[in-house]
Amino acid sequence: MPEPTLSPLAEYQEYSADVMMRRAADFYADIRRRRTVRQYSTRPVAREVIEDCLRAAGTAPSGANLQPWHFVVVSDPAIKRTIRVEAEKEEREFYQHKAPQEWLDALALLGTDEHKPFLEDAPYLIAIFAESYGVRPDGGKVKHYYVQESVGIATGLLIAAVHHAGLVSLTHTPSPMGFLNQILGRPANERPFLILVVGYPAESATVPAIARKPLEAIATFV
Ligand code: IYR
Repeated sequence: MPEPTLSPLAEYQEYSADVMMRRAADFYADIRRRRTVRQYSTRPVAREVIEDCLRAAGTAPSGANLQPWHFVVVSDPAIKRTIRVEAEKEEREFYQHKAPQEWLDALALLGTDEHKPFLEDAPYLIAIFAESYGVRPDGGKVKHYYVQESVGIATGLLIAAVHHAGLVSLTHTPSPMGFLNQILGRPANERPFLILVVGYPAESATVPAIARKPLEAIATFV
């Protein structure tokens, strides 16, 4: 059994009670402005911004610290177009045949349909892959733990980082998404998790008039 190598918690920052209170309130006030946006401007975004957002995502906790995620950042118009064509194929199938009425009813409030122009308009599509298992240089498999949880947390940090930078995003989940492995040349141990669409909102962007549950409905203190 290898021994753990431990180092001091050097970067922890404690705040006074009032500063803590203010920081918590400020963070909430800022993150509550985040909206999922479906209409994008074609205005470019510096690659460095996306790189830092991905570095932030990569700080997420993960099962046994195996960091079972991979992010493919797509800005090439031809690749975006191919992704759009394939995604719209699946989405047409979903909206016209596969989705049960109950699901379509739940989506009605959002106004979504099979047309996904944002997949070409937005400057970046970040295809997020979950590594179901790792692969050693000799080809051996490495077991991964809590893969969905880990990748979900990393994605949450990415969404928050994108918002913090002043951009908007959309979690897009065409189903099934196997075409992403093919288009992006990703190996069999990686499963598409979702596509995060990132950019500036279109000037005419609108969002559904929906509300978030109040604290009392989402939390219980005992
Ligand atoms: N993947 C489809 C359908 C869809 C499903 C859910 I659940 C949503 O919250 C939103 C959309 C689409 O992207 O349109």
